[in-house]
Amino acid sequence: MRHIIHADLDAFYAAVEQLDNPALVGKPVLVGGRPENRGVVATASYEARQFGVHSAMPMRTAVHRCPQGIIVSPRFTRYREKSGEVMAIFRNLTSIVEPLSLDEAYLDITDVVNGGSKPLAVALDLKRQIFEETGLIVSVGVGTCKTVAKIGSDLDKPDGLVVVQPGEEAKFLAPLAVGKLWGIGPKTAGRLKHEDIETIGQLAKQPLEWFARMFGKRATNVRDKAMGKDDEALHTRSATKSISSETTFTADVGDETELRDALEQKAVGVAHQLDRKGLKGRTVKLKLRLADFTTFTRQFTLPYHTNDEEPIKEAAWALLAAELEPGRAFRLLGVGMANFGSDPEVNEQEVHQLSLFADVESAV
Ligand code: DCP
Ligand code: MG
Repeated sequence: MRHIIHADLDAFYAAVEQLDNPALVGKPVLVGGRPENRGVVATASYEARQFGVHSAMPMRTAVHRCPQGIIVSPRFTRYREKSGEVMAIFRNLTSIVEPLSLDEAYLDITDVVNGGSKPLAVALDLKRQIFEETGLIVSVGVGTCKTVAKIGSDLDKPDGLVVVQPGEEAKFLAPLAVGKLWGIGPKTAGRLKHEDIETIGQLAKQPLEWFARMFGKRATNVRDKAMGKDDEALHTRSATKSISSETTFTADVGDETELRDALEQKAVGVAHQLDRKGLKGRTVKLKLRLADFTTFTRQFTLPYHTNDEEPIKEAAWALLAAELEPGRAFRLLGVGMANFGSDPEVNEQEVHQLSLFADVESAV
């Protein structure tokens, strides 16, 4: 059984504007183009939504409905930056993340739940962490498939949290309008209404032949979704497989201190790159090139995933120290990290002390 979260930030652009300008907090904020330029509302704060303002509405209409609304021009660079912070927190929880837009993603938390955490606790923790670290509020839906998670995150907005227990999926979806299902737009909803089908529960009750007639090739897919048991996997972007940083020396280096300095610099660079991408790795790689251009790598797998400089430095140094010989000089030195993932239940410090050098591997 899978456990999936769908997370979607509340009034994203407007929330970032309120975060950066406290004078906007609690006020109706309209992010978008000016009404005199035929601007459109990108998003409105929840304070403005009470007046019937929503995304994609002409700003002229929005201002008419909510004259006290404060119009703010969008700052996309800033939204991308905040989005990066949020996505890094998602990736810290699980390596299986499917971003759908700047403010929205699916997270597969099956491993976290199998590790002993309750889905509710994972979701609460995620909401708290995002608020504490980014100042943004995220609505979260949790279920055993994408359909249920996605519908759940939208149901209780803003600051929403909906956890659908395994086995309760069909019951949860049954009273909701068919239009809430992914792939059922207003046109299809109209066709279904014609057949007296308005809720997902009424839809799910239909026999398979009926679905075949109504949806053709999509029949089983729509039926599974209506029953809250779709098995669609998360589409993670062709994920980064490894991160590395290397230097070619201007003159071959054999001096231990000089090599160690260069190695530590590379290790710190790798740790920073990992941190920026929200990744943790287990396998530390050392790449070396000798004066005669022979190139080889050595690798070391840590007992846990990390993006801390210290264990990366330490492991890379252990690998390099084993290669030092009097008279041996190097043209190139590189440090890399691979084997990404996370182990949220482990106390890194403890494991680190126990068995850092328990598992040395090498490869030529
Ligand atoms: N957006 C946009 N134009 C639209 C819809 C959205 O420019 N027609 C932008 C602004 C939103 C962001 O994308 O802040 C995220 O879209 P959402 O649909 O998630 O809307 P919000 O996050 O603003 O509100 P909420 O998710 O709370 O409903
Ligand atoms: Mg949103």
